[in-house]
Amino acid sequence: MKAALFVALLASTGLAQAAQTVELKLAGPDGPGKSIGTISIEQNQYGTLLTPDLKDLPPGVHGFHLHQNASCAPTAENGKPVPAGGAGGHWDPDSTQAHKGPYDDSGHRGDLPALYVGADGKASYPVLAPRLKAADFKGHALMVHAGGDNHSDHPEKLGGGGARMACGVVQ
Ligand SMILES: [Cu+2]
Ligand SMILES: [Zn+2]
Repeated sequence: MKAALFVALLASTGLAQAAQTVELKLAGPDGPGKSIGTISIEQNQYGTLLTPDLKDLPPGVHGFHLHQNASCAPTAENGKPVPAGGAGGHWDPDSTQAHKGPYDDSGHRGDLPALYVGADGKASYPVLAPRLKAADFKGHALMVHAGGDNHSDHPEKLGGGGARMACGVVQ
């Protein structure tokens, strides 16, 4: 009886929750392609830590966001396929319609710190999303972009990350 109560207490405080792992696949015109690894989502006292274990990406800094929809399916725009277009825009429950990065409450809640990919094409450096809880990620999609992210809509919209390169639905 005491053990059951203890487990219930742990569950209610969230301490018993293990990190959730999301698989990312390359975003292609015909739909998700090959798997490039995983990102783990783990809440701590500072926010939510996102730890990538990814490979086969171009070296450098890549824009990284939580997008609205639980989909990585392609869409069509002017008759051309948009890889992972089904994920929709950056998660924006407050309808700010502003891309301001992870440290500004007046923009998209789905704006995350950029991911760093090393010369070997691998990403392993963890980033912290200070405004998000682990549960916020459910029912949305994690997205890695081809370019970087300046946490602004200028000079380019949505940080200038451009094409959607890899995507994973958070179940
Ligand atoms: Cu994005
Ligand atoms: Zn944004």
